[in-house]
Parts: sequence; structure tokens; C-alpha cells
Amino acid sequence: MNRDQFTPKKEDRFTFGLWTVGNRGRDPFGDAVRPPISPVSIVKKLSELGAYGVNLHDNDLVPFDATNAEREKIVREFKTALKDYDMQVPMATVNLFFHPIFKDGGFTSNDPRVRAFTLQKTMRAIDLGVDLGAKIFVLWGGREGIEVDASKCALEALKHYREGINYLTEYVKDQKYDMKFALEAKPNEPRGDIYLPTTGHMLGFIATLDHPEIVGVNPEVAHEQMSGLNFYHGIAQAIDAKKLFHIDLNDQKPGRYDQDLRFGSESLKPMFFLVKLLEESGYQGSRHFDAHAYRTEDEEGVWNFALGCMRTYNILKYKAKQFAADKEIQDLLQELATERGKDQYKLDKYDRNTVGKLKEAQFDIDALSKQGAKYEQLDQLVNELILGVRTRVASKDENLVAAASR
Ligand code: GCO
Ligand code: MN
Ligand code: MN
Repeated sequence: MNRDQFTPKKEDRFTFGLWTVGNRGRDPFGDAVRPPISPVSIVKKLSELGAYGVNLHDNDLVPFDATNAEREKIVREFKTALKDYDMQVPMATVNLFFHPIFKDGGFTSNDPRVRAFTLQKTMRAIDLGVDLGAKIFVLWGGREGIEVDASKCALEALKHYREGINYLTEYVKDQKYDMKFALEAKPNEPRGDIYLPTTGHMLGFIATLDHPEIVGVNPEVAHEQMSGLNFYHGIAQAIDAKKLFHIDLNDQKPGRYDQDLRFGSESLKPMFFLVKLLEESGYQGSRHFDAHAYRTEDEEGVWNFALGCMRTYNILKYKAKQFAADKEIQDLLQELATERGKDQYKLDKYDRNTVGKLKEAQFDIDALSKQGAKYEQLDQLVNELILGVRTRVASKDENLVAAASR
């Protein structure tokens, strides 16, 4: 592997799900195209590529029907591999979608026995996560939805969903586990409609829980893009609410099924603003990739895919530094942000002493309406920066050279 400034390093905190690089290329129309790769081999190979860790569903590691003895042996060997290759498991999750018992939902099933089994399986997956050192537990309710609205009262389903999560937060507190939950939204697929379809819905729901302080979100790029939403804005709202506990990075062609494509393979500009936001907002969590290689690929393609996700992230991180050091862009932003008249009006907070002044103020409506925004110029500069033709211009700036080489 040729090393350069974009080569992934442990401190970049890149993680992959066992199920991502382990994806065998099955789709609704075709069978697997790649042989399985064992969890231990995944740990070894990802570590060599510079990843920080792996995340897993309970059944990515321990088969659904494993005996206790089998489970212990598998976990022991896996822990040895983690140690040998200096890899962490920052996040764990539970598979509540593959087995037929979940065909009509887990937490939101109409059948209390299925809801009870869902809690049992999730608590065991939490125990496994804690055993492996995970501090974040993701809940993605892929089967929590409907095709037929007559089959479930949506209010009842939400009530059951809330009861399930409340039960689990009590469990974690009771066990004194250092574990937080991150809820992952998706609008549809595999269900015709999935409850709590976007990160915004999740944030609203979290506020209704018994222990909202230990529940946040795990937004996924592809899922918000399936809903036609601006992922960067959703992440900003999650950060603003102090709820961005984890993130699923990938990419998506617009308006289609969930493609889980290599990070940055489709939407370079939106992903540039996303990486800039994550890096500049002080987000401390994993840079986790929930994506998989194209079905056309063999195992070599899988590792090229994984390296590509991480390199693109690091390149966009470098581009964010370039943006911050690009004199023309910064001068233009400065000009746009002069906030003329800012000191004349107190806008950040209602104040009964100054409200009268604001109500009487005279505005030059005509001049304000006529001013141009310069966004054409600004956005073209951003395009040229992302396309890589501003390096020569920008590198005249000493700051950039310093910033980029850090
Ligand atoms: C999807 C989902 C899943 C979940 C994962 C965690 O692609 O529809 O993202 O991959 O993230 O199962 O539970
Ligand atoms: Mn995901
Ligand atoms: Mn997905």
C-alpha cells in the first residue's frame, strides 16, 4: 500500500460493521457472489488498512442458534483477535430483522410474546456489547413498520416502541452499564413504511422517553437521502440537540432503494460539508462506515472499497482545512458576514427595553432587497476547491500549507 497524507490512521477513528466488509453481495434478485470472510480475518485486514475498530450485530459474530458453549468460544477467539490487532468495538447492535419471527416487527409487534423475545434478544446483545467494550448501542428498527395500516394502530405501535426502549434504558441503568443508545431512522425498506422514518422524527420521539439523556441518534447518509432530505442539515440538528452519538457514513444515488455505497462515491459536495461539520463541531464519536462493496467485486474489491471510504473522508477533511485557509473564499465569506447594523438591534433575545426601538426602526427596504448575495461566485469557488484546481492558488497561503500538513 502506497502511503501518503490521506492514508488512514488509528487516530482517525474509522470503524466498519462486520456486516459491511462481510457483505456477500446478496440482493433480492441474486445470490451471494463472494465467499464469507471470518470476523477474525476482518479484524486483521481492517487493522492493517488503518481502521480503529469494528462494530457488530449480535448475529454477525454469534449465530442465532449458538449454544452457550459455542458463544463463549467464538467470543474468546474474537477478543484475542481484537487484542492482537489493536482493534476496538466502540458500537454494538442487535439483529431484529433477519429471523422470520420479526416479520411483523419486534418492539412494535402486535404479539406480546414477540415483543418479549425482542427485549430478551436485545438485552443479550447489550451484554455481548458490554463484554466487548462497546459504549454505544445502535437500534435500527428495520421491521418496525407496516405494509397494511389497518393491521396496527400507529399510536399503539409508537406506545409499544416507547415501552421497549424505556425497558432497555432501565435495564442498562440497573446493570450500571456505561452504555448509551443511538436510534437509526429509515423511511422504508424492508417494510413498506417504517415508523420514525427520519432523524428528525427520532429526535422528537427521544424527548418522550423516560431516560432521554442516554438516548441519541445514529443517522445514516443513505437513509435521509432516500427521504429526499439534506443529510448535512439533519446532522447539524442532531449536533445542536447534543444527540449525535454515532453516525453511519455511506452514499446513495438519489431517490432509490437503500444502496449503502462507498462513502463519497456519489455526493461529493454534500459529503464535503458533512465532513467539514463533523470535524469543525468537535464530534468525538467513531467515523463509522455502514456501506458495502459493489456486487461486481471479489474480496480484493472489498478491501479497495474499505480503503476508499477512509481515504475519501481524509481527503474531504483536508479540503475542509483548505476551505478555512483559502483567502479568496474567506474574504468573500467575511464580506457576506459583515452583519451591517448588527449592533443597532438586539436580536438574540427579547428585551422589553429595546423592543420599542426595534418596532420603530426605519429600514432601507429598497436597498436591502436589491443587494446581491454573491452565492454564484462563492459556490463556484467551492466547486473548484473540491475539484482540486484551487490548490495552486491556495498553497500561496502559508497558513494552508501549515494547516494541511498537520
Ligand atoms: C440499513 C441499515 C442497517 C443498520 C444496521 C445497524 O442499511 O438499512 O443501515 O445496516 O445500520 O443493521 O443495526
Ligand atoms: Mn445504517
Ligand atoms: Mn442503509
